[in-house]
Amino acid sequence: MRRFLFAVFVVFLLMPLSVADDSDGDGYDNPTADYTVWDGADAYPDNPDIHEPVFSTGCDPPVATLDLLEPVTFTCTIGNEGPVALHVMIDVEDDIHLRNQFDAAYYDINSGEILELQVTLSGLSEGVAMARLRIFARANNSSSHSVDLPIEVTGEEWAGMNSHSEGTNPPDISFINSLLDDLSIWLSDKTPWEFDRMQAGIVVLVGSIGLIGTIRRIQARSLWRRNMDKKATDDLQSEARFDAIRRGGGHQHHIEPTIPSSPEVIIRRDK
Ligand SMILES: [Ca+2]
Ligand SMILES: [Ca+2]
Repeated sequence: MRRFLFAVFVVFLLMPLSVADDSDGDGYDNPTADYTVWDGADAYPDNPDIHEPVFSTGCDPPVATLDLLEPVTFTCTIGNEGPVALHVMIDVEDDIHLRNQFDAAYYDINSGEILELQVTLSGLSEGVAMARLRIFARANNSSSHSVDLPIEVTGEEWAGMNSHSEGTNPPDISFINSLLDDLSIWLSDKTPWEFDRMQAGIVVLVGSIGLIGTIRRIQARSLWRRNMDKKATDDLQSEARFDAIRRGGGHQHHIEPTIPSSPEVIIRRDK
């Protein structure tokens, strides 16, 4: 009795694994945790007429016209119309006239759920192009569903290219404008003339040039003075050297007869 119960228990445990269920008898097994629609299971386990997953899709805008390098972003929705949760891979097939900025990725879409994606493409060369949003619901199989994205690329340079360039915002110079405004008010107060921001700017510019000129003149003058000082010092030093030589000669002349500096001299004097 105990052995019989154990056998029943084992059969009960193995049943979902060992017995592949095909509820509707269409030749496609029901999906399980180990064998999903991605692996090849029936996406409609209770409908003998259908086994492939079905999606409802749409992209906005439906068509686009782009200049060269102009981007367009499609908002695409992908709905799972079937009764079973799906695991899908979605990519965008581009065209020689287009640059694709959509990265392929895997998504899980529950039954009745609608996935929303942003697909950005830009014009690369003139021509009529066709990009395709592709949904792969089966491993090792061609796409289950695709959405056409017709795009015409003109030969024109996109006018927004400069204004939309990424990450190169011009430096903020509004503080210079406010400084110039303050200066123009100050100048208008302190002088008999009326100054606006541009005139204040010109005053600053002319003033800067004058200041630079003055600094250069001061630098040149101090350099000249330094050189003159150096020359004077050099002259004094060489004068002193000459003096020393002249004095030195006199001393030797005076000292020599009284204080003998070498044995030779002593010998000579002894003779
Ligand atoms: Ca089936
Ligand atoms: Ca079926």
